[in-house]
Amino acid sequence: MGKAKVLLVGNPNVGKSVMFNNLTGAYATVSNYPGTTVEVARGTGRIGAAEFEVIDTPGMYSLMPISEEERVARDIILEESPTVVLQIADAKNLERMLGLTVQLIEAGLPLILVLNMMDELKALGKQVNIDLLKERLQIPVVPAVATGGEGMDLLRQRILDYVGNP
Ligand SMILES: Nc1nc2c(ncn2[C@@H]2O[C@H](COP(=O)(O)OP(=O)(O)O)[C@@H](O)[C@H]2O)c(=O)[nH]1
Ligand SMILES: [Mg+2]
Repeated sequence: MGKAKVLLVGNPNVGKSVMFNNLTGAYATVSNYPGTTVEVARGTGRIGAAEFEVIDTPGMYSLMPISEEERVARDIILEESPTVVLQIADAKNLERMLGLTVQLIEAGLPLILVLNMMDELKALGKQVNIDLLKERLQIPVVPAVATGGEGMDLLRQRILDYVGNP
């Protein structure tokens, strides 16, 4: 069995790369996806004794690709047999994010929904009912502020649920 794989997916500009840096310590190998000019970053994450590969995918709105970035992101999701997929979502624009969430769930992928930018949501005086979201989607939902490191402890716990402790 190869190393566990954690895939970061989601719309552009939701904090995937900041989350990638949080999980990998920013040491990344960046290469073009074969036959394209689209860059994909890979690094190693560690939680205690558990070690896993982390892959930062290009921004995507849907599993039915329109742009080359989206096609690469979809191909990576389908080809890499991820141990767990983290959908990074902008908590301020939740409704716009959930279409992709449903597609990823329907594709049978092991999914954790990360509601990022909770600081900006709070600044708008808004809230999200995390428990209701978990119940409706039947997947783990983790609120986070990637830039401040908030939510990382809980996210690491949820990742370990999939990656396992060696
Ligand atoms: N306020 C706030 N900004 C964030 C947060 N996460 C990421 N950002 C900022 O959002 C922008 C996009 O982040 P990036 O990781 O490049 O998004 P990506 O396109 O999904 O990889 C950057 O300016 C980040 O500093 C967060 O939780 N709160
Ligand atoms: Mg990025």
